Parts: sequence; structure tokens; C-alpha cells
Amino acid sequence: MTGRFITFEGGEGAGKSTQIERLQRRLSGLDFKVIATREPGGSPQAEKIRSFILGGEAKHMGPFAEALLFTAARIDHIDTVIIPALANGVHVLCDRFADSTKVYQGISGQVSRSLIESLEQVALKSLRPDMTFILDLPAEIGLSRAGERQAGKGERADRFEQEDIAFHRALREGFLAIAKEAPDRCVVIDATQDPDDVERAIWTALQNRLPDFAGTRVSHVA
Ligand code: T5A
Repeated sequence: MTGRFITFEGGEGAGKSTQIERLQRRLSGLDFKVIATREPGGSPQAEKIRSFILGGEAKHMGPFAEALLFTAARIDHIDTVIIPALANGVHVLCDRFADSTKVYQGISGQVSRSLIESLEQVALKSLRPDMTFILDLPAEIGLSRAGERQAGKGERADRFEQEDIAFHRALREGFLAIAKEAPDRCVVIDATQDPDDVERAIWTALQNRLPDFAGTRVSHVA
């Protein structure tokens, strides 16, 4: 029995964590076995690499070195968390995955596509997400949401949130380009909607695309 691997991508503050939490709650309520995880991080070793990168300690080494660090974290996360869960029939909801490296380090960071693809091949081997939700919204809105959330928690902007607006606008275009290149895997969701409408759009798309979830309740929003 194999679980489904579902990833969530998008710019800063797009609402990925919010929607993963909601989807996990819904699927658990329907008796599906499901875990939520994130990148960078998701395993003890990868979380250490996360702190190093997001604390800005690798920034001076440049985007390619950062891509290598994201890849090292991803390999541990895949080997110790994602593959074992999927092999046990557990569905995996992942907050960011390889598309984030393609866009943040590849497009915005200008690491060549061939290098990024080589790293992806080494880390993922035959693993691919069954479905990817791209939560799309203008960079200004996402950054403002992320800023408000941080202010509420007394946190500071991380390594990538500190980049200029042109960087963040390029991210949005990068994710939309991936969705165009891989329409069978990716669904673009309008993330400017309120959280209930975003949740409804995600659930409807999931049921339409993956037979595992078809036939379960459609209309309820928690
Ligand atoms: N990165 C990551 C790379 O550069 N390369 C890689 O390979 C990988 C894997 C990760 C950083 O690392 C980079 C990308 C990132 O910069 P992170 O802290 O995990 O850092 O950052 P994000 O994934 O961007 O997480 P955020 O928490 O910033 O964004 P989310 O999860 O998309 O948003 P969420 O759900 O936390 O919501 C943000 C705020 O908005 C509100 C929420 O309540 C919250 O306050 N909100 C809404 N408000 C209005 N309407 C809605 N629909 C809302 N949905 C949520």
C-alpha cells in the first residue's frame, strides 16, 4: 500500500501552513492516515540545516551552496520520513519541496537549470509528488501576511523574506511557469481568497485528481 505525496508551494506567506493544517485535520477526520511535514526540515538532521540556512549563515556562500544545503536536508528528509511513511500507506503533506529549490535558487538565485535538475535527480531518485498545489498571490500580499504573523509572534524576517520585491515577484512567475510545464501534477490555487475558499478549492481539486480521495465528503469546511 502506498500513500500519496502531496506538496504545497508558493511565495512567502501564501497560506501553505494554514492549508496543510486544515487538510491534515480533514483527512484525519475521514480516517486517512496522514502526516504533515516541511522543507527545509522535517527530520532532526534536516531541521539543523534549516536553522543554518534560514538564519542566513550560508548566504555569503551564494545560491549554489544554498541549493546544495537544501538538497542535503532533502535527502535526509526523504530517506527518514517521506519514503517510510509512503511505504506504510500514510499520505504525506509537505510544505515546500523540490519546486522551491527550482524557483528560489534556480530562477531567483540564477543557479543554472541543469545544475538544479542534477541535484533534484540525486535527491529524489524516482520519488515525485503525486500532486502539487501552487498557492498563488501577489508578492506584496504574501510578504505583508508573513510580516503580520511575525510581528504577532515577535519574530524577525528570515534569510529569504529579506530579499527585495523584485526577487519575490520573480518567485511568483517561477512557480506559475512550473505549473504550466507540469499541468498533470500542479494545480494553481488563488490564494488571495479567504482561507475557507482556499480550503474548498484545494479539497475539490484533490478529489478530482486523486481517486483515493474521491467519493468522500465535498462540501464541509472546518
Ligand atoms: N526555500 C525552501 C528555498 O529557498 N529553497 C528550498 O528548496 C526550500 C525548501 C522556508 C524558506 O526557505 C526557502 C523558502 C522560504 O523562504 P518558511 O518559514 O518555511 O521558510 O517559509 P514559508 O514556507 O514561506 O512559510 P510562511 O509561514 O511564510 O508561509 P505560509 O506557510 O505559506 O503561510 P501561513 O499559512 O503561515 O500564513 C501566513 C499568515 O497569513 C495568514 C495566516 O494566518 C498567517 O498569519 N493567512 C491568511 N490571511 C488571509 N487570507 C488567507 N487565505 C490566509 N491564509 C493564511
